[in-house]
Amino acid sequence: MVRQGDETLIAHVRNLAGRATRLGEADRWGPLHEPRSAAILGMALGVSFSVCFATGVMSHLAQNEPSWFDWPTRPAGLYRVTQGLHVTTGMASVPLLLAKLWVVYPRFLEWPPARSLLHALERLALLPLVGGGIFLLFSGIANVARWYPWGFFFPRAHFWAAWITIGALVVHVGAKTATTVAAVRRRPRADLVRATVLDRRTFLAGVGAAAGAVVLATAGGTVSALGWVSALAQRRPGIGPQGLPVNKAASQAGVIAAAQNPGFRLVVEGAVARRLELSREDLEAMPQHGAELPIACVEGWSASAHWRGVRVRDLLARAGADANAEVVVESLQRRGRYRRSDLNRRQAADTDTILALELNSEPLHIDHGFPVRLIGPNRPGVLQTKWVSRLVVR
Ligand SMILES: Nc1nc2c(c(=O)[nH]1)N[C@H]1C(S)=C(S)[C@@H](COP(=O)(O)O)O[C@H]1N2
Ligand SMILES: [Mo]
Repeated sequence: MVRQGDETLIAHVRNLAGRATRLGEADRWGPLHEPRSAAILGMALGVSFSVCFATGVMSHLAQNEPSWFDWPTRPAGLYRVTQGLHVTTGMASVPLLLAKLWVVYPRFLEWPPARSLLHALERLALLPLVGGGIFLLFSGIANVARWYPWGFFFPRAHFWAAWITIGALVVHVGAKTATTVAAVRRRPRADLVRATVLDRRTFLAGVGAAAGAVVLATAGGTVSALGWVSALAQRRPGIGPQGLPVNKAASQAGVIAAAQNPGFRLVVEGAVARRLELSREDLEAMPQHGAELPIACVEGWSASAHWRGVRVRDLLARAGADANAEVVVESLQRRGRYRRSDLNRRQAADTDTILALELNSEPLHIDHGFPVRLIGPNRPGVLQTKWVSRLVVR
């Protein structure tokens, strides 16, 4: 004999069973592992990775100019923007990638692993995509934190991994566009219980909030107004000697004695009519030029400052060098990769490429490159050589 309460219960169980067979993927893995979450996170990652990749290629071009390309000097603050975007989008990709991996991980465990040859190839492309993505984010963050737990040269490894990853991303986007569009277009199914939709929305909102928090915590390295919430910013505009952060201090570069030596001379030689040897007083006696220019570090922080000193083009003219010359700039610093930099023709001739003697209306602080340092428009920070001792004209 079936009583009234039992009938309701049986109907309820039947209803649930029917719903389970209809729900398919969403039900098999739970609401947070279904295609809609994967699609939304995938699109967000597609945007952040693409911006990160494009700005990263620009950074590489600025630092490693091919022979056929002269990195432009204008707009003067371009590199400040692109490198800020590079680091910020990279940081925002961390929560997005972690969430995406968590949403799709049940698929990695599916058996059989491939349904066809094409499907096998698409899945194989996930290895360089996931591996490359994790490597890029990890090595980028470690570099910003100046932590080098590896033997390779960071920029080269980061650069080549980026090409491999972006190649795999193109394959992945090609294979997934149809699924993504379908998953986003499909209206939330009536048979999905309301709580399920809310679960997913809460989850995605949480991931979005995490990405937003990371952006705010990083952007203060560039935007001074965000400094107070920017716990992840390694350097902040306005903080440091003469109101400017320092990357490598004079003591770390081992240049204190050489920089303070009264016998210091800046040498201009190479393809010149007259070799020059100038003391700081000689440089101060030359026509001075001022410019407002940022230091924009590859690590993502940047800060604008007022610089004053001698134009490189005036020095070239005084030495009788060709106005279209390229110039190698060398530092008093003996060792280290950033003890020299190159000025291409445009940079050497630019009216704002300066050998600075003053920073924010004071004689240059030794940590900012006293007695004289290079500063030019739209140059990566690593190329703004401090403690300059020699210009070699080519
Ligand atoms: N000689 C020398 N110049 C250098 C460096 C260096 O290590 N050695 N670091 C560069 C880097 S990475 C940056 S971001 C800027 C920072 O300049 P600042 O310390 O005056 O802010 O200096 C650049 N000039
Ligand atoms: Mo830097």
